[in-house]
Amino acid sequence: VIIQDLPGIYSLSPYTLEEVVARTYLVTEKPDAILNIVDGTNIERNLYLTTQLIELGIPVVVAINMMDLVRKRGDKISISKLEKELACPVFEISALKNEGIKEVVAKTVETARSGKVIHAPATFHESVEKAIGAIEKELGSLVDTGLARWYAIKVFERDEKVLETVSLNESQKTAIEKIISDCEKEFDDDSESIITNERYEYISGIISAAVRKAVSEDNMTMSDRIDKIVTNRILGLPIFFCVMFLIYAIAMGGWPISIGTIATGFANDVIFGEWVPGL
Ligand SMILES: Nc1nc2c(ncn2[C@@H]2O[C@H](COP(=O)(O)OP(=O)(O)OP(=O)(O)O)[C@@H](O)[C@H]2O)c(=O)[nH]1
Ligand SMILES: [Mg+2]
Repeated sequence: VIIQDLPGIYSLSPYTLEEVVARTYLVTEKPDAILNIVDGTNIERNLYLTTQLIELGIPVVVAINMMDLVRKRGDKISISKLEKELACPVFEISALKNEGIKEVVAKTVETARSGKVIHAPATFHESVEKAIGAIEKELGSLVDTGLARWYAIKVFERDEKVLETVSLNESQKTAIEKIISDCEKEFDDDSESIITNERYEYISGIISAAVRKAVSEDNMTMSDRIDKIVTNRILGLPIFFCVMFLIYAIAMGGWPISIGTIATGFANDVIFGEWVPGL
């Protein structure tokens, strides 16, 4: 078994050297399996990369690391729900405490040896999936079958570095450009942002299904605390009516706190009665 450690990255975009090195390795060497080590204390940000790795069509095993810290914080991560949502094996580990390592390594080796090809699930909005499917068709045998979805998404994003490696003829280029610009018109956004947004939407669905963050009172800002009280399910409406009454009582006459009558009286008698006419 050959193990290759890749740089720590958050995405497979072409913008940093680490990302380019990692993704070039993955698409040219096509490893038998990817072990994606995720920081469990920052799971939302890390799943962005996970979704891209799954698109490569290479079997992915996910290890949620830092579980010691996750437990300490009281956050709850449902492994079975993550497995269901991501359609790949997920393990809890703590590299620091040497927990769960054996299991995840065994599963990764088994996965690598099985030689399976994964068909990445469709996870985006229907129109985006249609565009990606159409680009996959245009790319045809120009790209490796397993990597077809990844290439199609990158071409949709107009990723220059990927486009350099695919030898499209002029008519294919025109056809693909039309597919992209039609979708951009529909979403009123550029293609790269469309994919980013779709990805975040997909991830937030996964997070809300599988992760329960413990709300720590220490981390709450003053405005969070006020929100917690005034938007309380039971106290919310009574508080709202009290505040409305206070505003009414201050503005109108007849209550000890009223300044309404006094202020109008002052304006009429003093400002406009004595000062202004005298000017
Ligand atoms: N509490 C805790 N800390 C951990 C755990 N795993 C790793 N760390 C700490 O996280 C830090 C980074 O660990 P590395 O192994 O360098 O992480 P890496 O992903 O290889 O980092 P890059 O390759 O630079 O992206 C170290 O200080 C580790 O001690 C864990 O399970 N629990
Ligand atoms: Mg490292």
